[in-house]
Amino acid sequence: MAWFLEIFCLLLLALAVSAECTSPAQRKAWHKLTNAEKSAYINAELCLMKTPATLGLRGAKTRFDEFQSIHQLQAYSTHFVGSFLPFHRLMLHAHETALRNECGYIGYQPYWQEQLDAGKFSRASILDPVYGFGGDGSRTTGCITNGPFANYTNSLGPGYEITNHCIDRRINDAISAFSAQSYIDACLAMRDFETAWPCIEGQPHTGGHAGIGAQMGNGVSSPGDPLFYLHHTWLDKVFWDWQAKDKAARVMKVGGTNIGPDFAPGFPPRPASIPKPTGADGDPGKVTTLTHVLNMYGNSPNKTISEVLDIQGAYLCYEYGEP
Ligand SMILES: *[C@@H]1O[C@H](CO)[C@@H](O)[C@H](O)[C@H]1NC(C)=O
Ligand SMILES: *[C@@H]1O[C@H](CO)[C@@H](O)[C@H](O)[C@H]1NC(C)=O
Ligand SMILES: [Cu+2]
Repeated sequence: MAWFLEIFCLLLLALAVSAECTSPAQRKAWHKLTNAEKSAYINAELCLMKTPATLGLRGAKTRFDEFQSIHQLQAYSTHFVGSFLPFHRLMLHAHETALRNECGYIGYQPYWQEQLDAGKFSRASILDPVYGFGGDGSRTTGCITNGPFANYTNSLGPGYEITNHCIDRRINDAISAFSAQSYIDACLAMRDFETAWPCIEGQPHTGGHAGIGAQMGNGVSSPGDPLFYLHHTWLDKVFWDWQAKDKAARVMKVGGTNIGPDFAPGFPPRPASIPKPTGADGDPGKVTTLTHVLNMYGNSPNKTISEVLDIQGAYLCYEYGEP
């Protein structure tokens, strides 16, 4: 009788688990995509850039801008805090969902395996002018001069400003060395969320942002460069790799302060006209908890941190292909 009950319970458990995430979406490394897959992603991003804004967010003219808004409005409450990785995870998912639902994209969000290009971003194949994001900015104007995004007018940024400008870059190969495997290995070796998160937000996060520079190097307006999504998806994979090393113990772990700094290097100061986000929404105190609310400003439903920690759970359902 006991064995029968046991098998019955196991069956129920298997059903419950499989009902949640049976066929996870495949997020692949950019360099592993076929040229057709690369073009499909780029064309979907171009489509978001042509689709008028619908949410009434400050200064945003297109759907692409509205994702940049989420980041601009909350820069000081989503960096240097425990929600840094969960917040960017949900933002990536919201962007991926918009590409699929609003722009007919049938793939998933790819990531940039930056280790392969660490120390030599200027030669990275992801900057290809045809099957990539175009190259460095001009030394005179700063604007990218080739590639599919060369003529896009950013309406938001730099920083909190609302100005029309080109997508600009200023590649720094020396700083791009922060994306090296050795730094990733150091983060994967951390034992707690409270040490792994700042490690990932440290060198690897800086490598991709400051290595590309200009708009990407701006802590507030960086999603104005479409490379932002490929960079942060890579960091999301690093976070997941860390979680999956001991999934049972780590998948529901979060912590650290929820109070961002008043000022940080690389982050232009917030003007008084933009209200300071509390950063503690849903938390009972000054520590980031599972009930912390991630605000997507209408680009997707808000979610709590507990809902996005498992990428194969009830809300998110994806996995990372190896590079
Ligand atoms: C950008 O504009 C220039 C000048 O009008 C044009 O030659 C080029 O093809 C455009 N590039 C794209 C990707 O639309
Ligand atoms: C999302 O969260 C913010 C902050 O708590 C809240 O002001 C907003 O109303 C929420 N939006 C939705 C659609 O629930
Ligand atoms: Cu960010």
